[in-house]
Amino acid sequence: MSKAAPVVEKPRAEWGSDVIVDMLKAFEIEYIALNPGSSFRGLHDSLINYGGNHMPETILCPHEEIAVGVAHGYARAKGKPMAAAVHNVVGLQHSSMAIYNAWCDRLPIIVVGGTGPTDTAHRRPRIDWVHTAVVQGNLVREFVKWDDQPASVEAIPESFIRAYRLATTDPMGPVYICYDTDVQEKKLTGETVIPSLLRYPAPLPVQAPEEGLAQTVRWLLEAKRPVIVADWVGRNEAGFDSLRELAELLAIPVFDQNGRFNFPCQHSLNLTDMEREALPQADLVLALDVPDLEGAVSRRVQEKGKRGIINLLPSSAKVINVALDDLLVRAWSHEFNRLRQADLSMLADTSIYLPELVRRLRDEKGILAKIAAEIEQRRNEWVKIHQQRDQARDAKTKANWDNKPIALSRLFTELNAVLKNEDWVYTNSTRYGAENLYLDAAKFNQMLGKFKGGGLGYGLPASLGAALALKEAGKICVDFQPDGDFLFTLSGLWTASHYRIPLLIVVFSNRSYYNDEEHQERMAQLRGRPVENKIYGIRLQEPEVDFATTARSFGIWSTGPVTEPGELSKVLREALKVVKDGKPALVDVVCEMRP
Ligand SMILES: Cc1ncc(C[n+]2csc(CCOP(=O)(O)OP(=O)(O)O)c2C)c(N)n1
Ligand SMILES: [Mg+2]
Repeated sequence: MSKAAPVVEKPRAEWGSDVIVDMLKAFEIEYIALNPGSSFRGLHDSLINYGGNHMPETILCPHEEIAVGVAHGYARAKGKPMAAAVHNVVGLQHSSMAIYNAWCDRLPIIVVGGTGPTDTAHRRPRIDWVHTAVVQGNLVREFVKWDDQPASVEAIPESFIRAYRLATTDPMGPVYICYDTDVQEKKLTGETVIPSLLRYPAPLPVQAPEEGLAQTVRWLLEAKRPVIVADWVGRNEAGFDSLRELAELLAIPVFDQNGRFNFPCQHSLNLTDMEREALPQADLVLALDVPDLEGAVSRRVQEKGKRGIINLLPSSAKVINVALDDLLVRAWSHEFNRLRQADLSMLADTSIYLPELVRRLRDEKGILAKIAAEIEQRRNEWVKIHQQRDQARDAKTKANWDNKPIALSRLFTELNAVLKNEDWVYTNSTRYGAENLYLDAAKFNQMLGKFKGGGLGYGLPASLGAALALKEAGKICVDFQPDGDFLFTLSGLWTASHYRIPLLIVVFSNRSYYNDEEHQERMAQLRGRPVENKIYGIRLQEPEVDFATTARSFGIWSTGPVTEPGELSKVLREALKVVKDGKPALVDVVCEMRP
């Protein structure tokens, strides 16, 4: 059904919106997720009857938040943008949460929409007035990299090329282009010239200055206990690979902040979660693409009503900060986090900075030979801390193996076993990132990471987008789906089913917006009020949602609620078989409240 519209051979653009389709095709945009609306009826017609519903193919979504969320997940998995079309002011408002999530994740999305007619003489009564804004882009301007409203058909190509380039240049971000219905529906009299894209290449990445590279080499070789904190390095394969090389070469432990997948989960130098043990030893921190260094090197004290931050780093530890984030700062939202202290700070793209750093370090043969024993000694010491992490994990898993509700440690262990011989990608995670302890992920982009925007409703749409992006590659995509987040955008199941998007959805049903129970507990403790009241307005009980039945109503294979831990392996394998047949499948697991 999705490819139904027949195309006449390379038709000539006849209407304004045909030129938008020309641009989408020129940039090889594979998909455009949308919920339909009259403000882009011209574009919609062009997508189907001029573009042949191919490159881009329309993906119908029951909510604009889902449409943009799909594009978010696609960009994450594929490293390039797809488009989302949102209806004038109403669709734009619905999509704004998802646009903000993409902004905080520095991911490119081409959001297009309609407006107007801006010329009031052309308007239909009521609805064209109610649904037109001046300037429409203002609604999202604070969290897109750029927005534009080309005023003529002739202005469309340049506007689109600029939007695409800005969206995909690091630090990346969503862009919004608004097309007046008059522009879309204009009958063309001549040909609109689309310039050769070869004349508008992507800019080469930003390398660190000589001084910065030389200083990093010196400090790394002098340091006794260097550590690495990484957040968005894994957005590029070259960054991912050289981070591993660097860590191994000098025996430097890595603390993964999971903005992208930066370091193999089970690597013996992965000390994520062992910050309390390791960071107090550090004398040098190499912070790579880390927007929130404070969060990475400190722990919040919230037990028993206390509040505060404990800094785990010795005050004498030097900090090298390498990032591009200062290039994309807006005043409206403080998602830039606390101002970082650094002894050496540089604007550089880690995907070229790290390979060059490793090359230079390898060249220091004399010094490396001199400190070889020292490096080996610290490697052994770090590995011991890693082993403590594994032992604690295994002990916990064993102790909770038969628990009911099912322990997440068991669920992750079973999931890892089921995926063992598959080429899989984990598209969404718990807020805690606890799965990284259990899953044997080692490949570039195998865990698509936490989402920084924190707006619920992300998991399913983003997973659908990732699964769409990876469909041809034959990867098994797994959406580990917390129940509360799921309910926001549940209707995305229709999209999953209709487009046969192969995705294994494992619902983490703790039947609560549990994060907030912990907040209410804290409030009660601080205020001396009854802790047992923490569940009101938070628990998803009476009724408990039957996600498996819900999924079946959308025509999706499903099972659950699974309450017996012993059944997990069997049902996960059954679901996997369905996904391997190219369809979505859902397993609803009744779990403990949190890992
Ligand atoms: C749009 C939006 N609304 C509310 C919140 C506040 N919030 C943060 S976490 C959370 C609970 C999430 O519940 P669930 O997805 O089931 O995960 P759990 O905490 O149970 O692991 C809520 C309500 C939010 N982050 N985003
Ligand atoms: Mg929950």
